[in-house]
Amino acid sequence: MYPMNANTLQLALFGDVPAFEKPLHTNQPYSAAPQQFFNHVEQCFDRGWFTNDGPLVRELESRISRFLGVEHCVAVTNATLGLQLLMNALELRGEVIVPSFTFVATPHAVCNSGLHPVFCDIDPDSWNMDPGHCASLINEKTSAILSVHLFGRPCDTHRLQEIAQDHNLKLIYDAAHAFACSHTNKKIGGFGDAEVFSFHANKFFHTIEGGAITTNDGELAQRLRLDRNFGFVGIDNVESLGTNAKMSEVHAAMGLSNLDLLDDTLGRCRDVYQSYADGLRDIPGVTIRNYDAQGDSWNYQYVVAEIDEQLNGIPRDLMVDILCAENVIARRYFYPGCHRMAAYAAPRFQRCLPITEKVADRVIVLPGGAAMNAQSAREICSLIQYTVDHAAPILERVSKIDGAWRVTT
Ligand code: T4K
Repeated sequence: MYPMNANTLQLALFGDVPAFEKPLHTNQPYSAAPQQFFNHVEQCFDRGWFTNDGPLVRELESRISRFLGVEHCVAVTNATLGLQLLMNALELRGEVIVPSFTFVATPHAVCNSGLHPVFCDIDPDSWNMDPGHCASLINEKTSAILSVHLFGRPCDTHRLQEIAQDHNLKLIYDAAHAFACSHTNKKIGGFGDAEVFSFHANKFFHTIEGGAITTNDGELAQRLRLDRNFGFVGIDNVESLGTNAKMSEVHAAMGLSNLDLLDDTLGRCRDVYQSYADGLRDIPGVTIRNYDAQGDSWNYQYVVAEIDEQLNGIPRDLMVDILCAENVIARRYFYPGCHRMAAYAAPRFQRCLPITEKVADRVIVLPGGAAMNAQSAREICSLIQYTVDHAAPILERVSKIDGAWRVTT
């Protein structure tokens, strides 16, 4: 456990040895034994087939469809391109309503599809898109709602579906974090018109880089398949303005190896999460979020803590600096909210989003996921406890200068 000495501040921020020798990253990639991956890759060499809708991509797509209980899965290069491909295939126009409290890829994909993202506030409980605020943003230019199952917590799909139907809008989901999560006893993947997963290396299930669009709409899936390959139908015939968003066979090989590991991945994520939940339970001012609810299940990958202003006077950003100095690479996902990023500073993107701003200023994502271990999670909790217990002497030795915390004595 982390040493508890009230007389000296045993923290790396003040020059002590970091608690961890190597950095503990948030959601560091977890993978099958390399041999399984190499065995799949060897098949590519045997066949001389490395991309363009190859057999490993097809096998991956059909296994994912079965696992998610959805009719079609279209594997793509990454989720950002997947979102763009989808919005293009749905022939959206004008405005798309998106949450601001998400990774920048969500609104970036909207802009890069020639559409205008209209930022929506989040619900204070779920931190997902607030359906009431979403409804208030709809006008004659709106063509779709793009909601995010943030950190794997399912959106209010029922309410969003009602709103989309009432206004004749497309409803799509950014499911980047939600592989293997369920809502109303149904796996994420089949809600709305389509859902888009990220299979980036730091996701619960990954293909190094990659993603997939899932849908029960056969015509849409067919169009997406053409569009991810430049719009080719046959050899010389190009029917749509597609792009190159194909997944390679080598990426699919990693996916097939990792699919065999899903139970193990889930168990490891749950153990790490549980260690944090036990270790943080009695620290006033720190709340660890849990997304298990009746009918819903979760992949436990993102360990999300909400830091109260009352954390014995330790501000969230100082806590992040203290942890990072100890090689605990905690992240402020998704601070400051996309609408407060330089890329979206133009007045046309600006909205009053009080819940987004409040939550973005309080969140810390701790190193979680299957590559972490429960013992390190316990030590991180002790470190947080130590920081809270020693708040007064810590605060005496630091000052906020130009927006950043600095050690001053
Ligand atoms: N929608 C949402 C809601 C998303 O969160 C994302 C992506 C997308 C859409 C778009 O998905 P993709 O187009 O990427 O498929 C990362 C990821 O790059 C990004 O995929 C992810 N969300 C986002 C939440 O996190 P960074 O820059 O914050 O983290 P990164 O890549 O630096 O990785 C975190 C740490 O993990 C690193 O500091 C070091 C460690 N690491 C990383 C890699 C890649 C390793 O130890 N080994 C590795 O191989 O963006």
